[in-house]
Amino acid sequence: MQVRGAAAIAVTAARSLASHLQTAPATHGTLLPEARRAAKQLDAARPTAISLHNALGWVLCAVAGQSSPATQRTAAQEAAALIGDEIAASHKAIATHGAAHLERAHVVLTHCNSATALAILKRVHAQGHALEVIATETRPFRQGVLTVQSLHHSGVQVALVVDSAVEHILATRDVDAVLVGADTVAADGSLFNKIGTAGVATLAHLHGIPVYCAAGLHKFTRRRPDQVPIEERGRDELVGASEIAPEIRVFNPVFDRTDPERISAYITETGLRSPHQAVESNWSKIPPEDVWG
Ligand code: RUB
Repeated sequence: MQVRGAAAIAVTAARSLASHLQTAPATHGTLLPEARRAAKQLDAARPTAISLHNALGWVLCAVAGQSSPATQRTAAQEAAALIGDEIAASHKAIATHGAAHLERAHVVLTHCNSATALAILKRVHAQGHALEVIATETRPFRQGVLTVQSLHHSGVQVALVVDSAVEHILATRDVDAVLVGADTVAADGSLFNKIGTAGVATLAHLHGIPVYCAAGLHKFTRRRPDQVPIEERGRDELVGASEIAPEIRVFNPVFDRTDPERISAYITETGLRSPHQAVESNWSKIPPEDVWG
């Protein structure tokens, strides 16, 4: 949890893998198995984020495409650098498309802390449009605090609310749109994002408020929604050790699935896409699964 947000996690993991391979002992033919082993270990750290899996997959493809340890190391470093550049470029393109679409929105509600969604909101503000952002606290890890600080720093008018205030806020304030990020977009267009996203999207739907998801192409997968694992974290994020009896169970799922019907559009670097179109147009960006061995 030192690195938060699927895009940053993907870039950090790709660089970590490439860096590990620079010093991992290898003879001819042994670096690819070591790369696969290390990639699986990194992949398991945040299992819901497919961008992590895809970024590691691209580094593995680069290693698999070479035969000597020296060229494999160089290829891994180049692939990791390219992934960082591509994700940075994707944020810029998504900000352009998203800001063009949301420029008439006065009040936007966001959930969690998505660098991709923030890029849009900051661009709307930078283009001189009056914008207020309402951010949920996002229990239990409180990523909403990062969101309001970051937006405030960029001069955007922001307000923080507890997660349980979302229905009240949607009912009493003129919220024009909900904008969130993505950890994974499954083959049917389902969105996997921070726990609570599905509830926010469902409430927005009931209020007739559009829900947009800012998602780079590296967030898409051929996996069906039932093949996307939901990360479960420890009880210590919710309660102190002596706060409740130890035999009381604590569930701490940190992501959930939002039905594609609830998503008005995905904002990608190639423009706005319906959940169905988004998936079809982005599969070419997904590394082949057999590279994992
Ligand atoms: C972060 C989260 C973000 C997405 C998208 O969860 O759910 O909404 O990862 O972020 P966590 P980005 O803090 O547990 O990683 O747009 O930055 O990729």
